[in-house]
Amino acid sequence: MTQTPGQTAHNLADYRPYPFVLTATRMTFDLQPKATRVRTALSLAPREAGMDLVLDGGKEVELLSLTIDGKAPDPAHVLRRDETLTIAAAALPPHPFLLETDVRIDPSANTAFEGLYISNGMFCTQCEAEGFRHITFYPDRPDVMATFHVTLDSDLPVLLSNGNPVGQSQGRAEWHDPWPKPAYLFALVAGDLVAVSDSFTTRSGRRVALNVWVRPGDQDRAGFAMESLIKSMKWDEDVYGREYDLDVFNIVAVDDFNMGAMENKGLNIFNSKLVLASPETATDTDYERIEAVIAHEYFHNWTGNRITCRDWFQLCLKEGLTVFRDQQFTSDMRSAAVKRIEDVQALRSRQFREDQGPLAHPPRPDQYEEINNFYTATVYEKGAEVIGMLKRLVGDDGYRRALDLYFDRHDGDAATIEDWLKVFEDATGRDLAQFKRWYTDAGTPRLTMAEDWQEAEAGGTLTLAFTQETPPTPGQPEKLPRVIPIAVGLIGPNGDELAPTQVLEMTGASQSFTFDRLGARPVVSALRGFSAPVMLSRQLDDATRAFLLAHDTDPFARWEAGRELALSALTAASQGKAAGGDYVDAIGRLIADGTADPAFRALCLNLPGEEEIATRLSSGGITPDPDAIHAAREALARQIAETHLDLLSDLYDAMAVDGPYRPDASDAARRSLRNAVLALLTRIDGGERAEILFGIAGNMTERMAALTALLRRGRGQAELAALRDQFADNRLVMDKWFAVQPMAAPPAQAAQVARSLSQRKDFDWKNPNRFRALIGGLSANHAGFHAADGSGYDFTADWLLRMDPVNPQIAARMSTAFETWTRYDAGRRAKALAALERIAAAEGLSKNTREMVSRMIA
Ligand code: 0A1
Ligand code: ZN
Repeated sequence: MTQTPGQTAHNLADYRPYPFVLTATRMTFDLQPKATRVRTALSLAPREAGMDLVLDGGKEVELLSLTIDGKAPDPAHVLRRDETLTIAAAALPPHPFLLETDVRIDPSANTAFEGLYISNGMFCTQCEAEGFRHITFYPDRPDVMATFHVTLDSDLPVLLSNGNPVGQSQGRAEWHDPWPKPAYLFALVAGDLVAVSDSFTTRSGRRVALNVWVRPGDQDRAGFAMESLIKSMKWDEDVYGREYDLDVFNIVAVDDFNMGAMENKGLNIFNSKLVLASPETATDTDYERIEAVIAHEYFHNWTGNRITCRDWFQLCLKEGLTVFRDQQFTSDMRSAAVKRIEDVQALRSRQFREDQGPLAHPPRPDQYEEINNFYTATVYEKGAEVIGMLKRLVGDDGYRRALDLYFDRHDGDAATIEDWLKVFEDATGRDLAQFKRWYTDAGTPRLTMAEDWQEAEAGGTLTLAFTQETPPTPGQPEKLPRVIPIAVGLIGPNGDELAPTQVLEMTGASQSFTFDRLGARPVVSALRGFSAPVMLSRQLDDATRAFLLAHDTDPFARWEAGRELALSALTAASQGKAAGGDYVDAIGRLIADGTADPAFRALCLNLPGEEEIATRLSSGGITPDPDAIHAAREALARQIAETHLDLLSDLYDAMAVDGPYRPDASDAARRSLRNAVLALLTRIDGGERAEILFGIAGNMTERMAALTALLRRGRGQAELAALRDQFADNRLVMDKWFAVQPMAAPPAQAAQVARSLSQRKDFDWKNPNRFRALIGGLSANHAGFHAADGSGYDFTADWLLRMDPVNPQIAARMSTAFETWTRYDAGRRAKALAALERIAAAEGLSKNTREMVSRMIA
C-alpha cells in the first residue's frame, strides 16, 4: 500500500522486538482534574547490551522526576523529544533495573478523549491504540506486556482499574491485574457512579462479581446490558470453551467516547449509547446493538487480551475474529438468517464502498501513518468475512480444532496473521498460502458466472464457468487470483431443491465446475449465505430472480434475488429507463405470504438505499446522479404502495404488537415489518397513520419510524417538538433528534436543516455522539450530502475543520463522508475537491485528518 507516505509512515516490514523486557508495572495516580500526578515504576531488563531505552510520551506529559534503581541519571543521558523520552544506554545497568518516573498531566484539557480525560465529572481513560503515552512515559506498543498494580487516590466514591481489587480505604483503591497486558488495555475510572450488579459462576466454579456502572439515575436503563453480559459469558463457554479469568468484571458507561466501546482487561468502558436502554428511549436496533457490542467486548477477553496483536498491522487478528464471534453469538441469540442478511448489507454499504475508493486497504495493511485511521470496515467486517470463508473451507470441526490450537499455542502471546493461519494449517493440513491474499490484498473481487446447459440422454449437464478479477486499489495495481468458496445449490423447475448446497473452491482466474445427470435444466442459486465477500455478476432475467425469491431454500440467496430485482428496477429508473413491474409483482406475492417470517419480509420490503444504488451504478461504470437516484427510489416506493395499498394496509394492522414492549427478535421482527409498511404507506397517505402511531406508541422504535416517515414527506414538525419537550434532558434521545432531521430531510433542504441545527445551544458538538449525529446524519442523506450546489460538502468541511484541533480522531473518521467523491459528475467532483483542499490547507491540521484527506485527493 502506498498512501502518500510522509516521514511518519510506519511499515510492517520494519518490525523489531522491543530491546527491553518489561515484567511489572506499578502506578499511583493522584487524580486531580487539572493536575493529575502519575508515579510509575517499571521493572525492566535489557534483551541486548548497548541499547538506548526509548519510551513513548506525548508532548503534554510533564516530566517531574526520573530515577534508575533509585538514582537520577546524568541529565545529559536523558533526551526529551516531542513524542519520546530516551535514556541513553550509557545510563542503564546491564542487568534488570527499576525505572521510576513522576509526571503531571491535565485531564481537564483533554478534549481528544485519548489517554486520561474527564467526562461529566468522571475520570476515565481510552488507551487503544496509543493513548497510554498521554498518561505517562512507556513502551506503548502491544507486544510489550506486563502485570499492572495500580493505586488510585481520589475523593470520588468509585475508583476502578483492571484486574482484581486488592485494597480499598477512604480516598484510595488498589487494583492488581495478574494477566500480563499491553498498555492499550489499561483503564481507570473514578467518579460518582452506581452499579447494577449480578454474578456469574464459571463452569469451573469461579464466582465472578459483575457490575454495570452508570451515573445515578440511569440504573433502570442498565438491566439489558447486564443480561447481555451474562448471556455472552455463557455462550463463550459453550461454543468456544473460553472461561472468564478474574474475580470481577466491570462495565462503565461514559457519555464522551470516541468509539463504541473498549475491551480493557476486566474493566470495559462503553459509550453510554451502547449500555443504556429503555423501551421509551431506545429502538429495537439499539437493543440488538447493545447485546452485540457487550458480547464483542467480552469476547475480546480471549481474542484480543489473552492473545493480543504483535503490532497494529495485525489489528484484524483481534478485530476480525471478535466480530466474527459476535456475529455468531447474535445468530444464536436471534435469527441466523436475518443476522446474515443484515451483516451483508452492512458490509456492502460500508466496506465495499471503502474498497472501491481511495481509502481502500487490505485487512492487514502494511503501512499507516496514524493507526486510529485504520479502525475500518475493512479491518473489522471484512476481517470477519475472511474468517467465515476459512471456516467454510475447513468445516466446523476443522475450525474448532484450529481455534483450540490457537488458544493453546498462543495464550499469553502477541501474535500475527501468520500465526493465525499456521494454526489452521497445522490443525487441518491445508495449505493456506493462496488464501493469505485475502489478508494482504485490498479490493473486492468481481466474480462472473456463466452457465452452459447441454441436453444428453443420460441427463443434462450444467457447466458453471467462473472468472475472477480484482480492480486496482491504491498501491496495488494488479492482483493474483484468490481462493473463493462459492456455495451453490440447484433448484428444479418446480421449485424443489435438486442439489443441496455444496462449496465450489475456486482458485484460478477462470474455472469451471460441472454437474451432470440432471433431469431438467435447474435454476442455480449461487453464492449462498454470501459465502465470499465478492461482487457476483451473472446474466439473469427478472423472471428467474422472481423464481428464486419465491423458491430458494437459502434465506440469503432468496433475499438477494429480491434485492437484485429491486436494484435492477432502481438502476434502470435512475437512468431514465422504465422498469419496476417484476419487482412490484414479486413483492406483492411476498407481502401476501402470511407464512413468511416477518423479519424476512421486512428485509425485502426495505428498498436498497440510495448509496447502495450509487455504488451499484458506479461499479458498472456509470456515473451516479444522486437526484435521479432519489427520485427513482421515491417513485418505486410510491408505486409499491399504490399497487398493493389494500394488502399493505391489512399487513400494517395485522403486525401490531400487543402487550408490554419486549426487545426480543420476534416482537422486533413484527415491528420492523410494520414500520417498513408504514414507510411505504406514508408516501401516499396524508401521514395520518404515522401521526397516530407517533402519538400512541409507548416505545422509541415506533416513534422514530413514524417521525422518519413524516420528515421524509416534509411533515413531522409537531412530533419533533413533542420529542424535544419530553426528552430535552436525555442526551441519547436528543442525539436521535439531531440525527434524524438532516437524514430524513428532502435533499434540497438537508444542508440548511443541518446548518440551522448546528446553531442551537444544545448542539454540544464537542461530544462525539452529538457531532456524529448531526454531521453523520447529513452524510447519511445521500442526495442531500451530494447536493449539486456543494452545500453538503461545504457544511461538512466547515465542521471537520472546527473539530480537528479539538478531537482529531473524530474529525478524521467523519471525513470518510467524502470517500466516494471521485465517482460523481464533474460539477460535484470540483466542489468536493475544493472542500477537501480547503481542509488540507488548514494550518496545524492533525496528522489524523491530514492522512485521510491526502489519501482521498491523491
Ligand atoms: N477495540 C475496540 C475499539 C476501539 C478502538 C479504538 C478506540 O479509541 C481510539 C476505542 C475503541 C473494539 O473493537 O471494540
Ligand atoms: Zn473489537
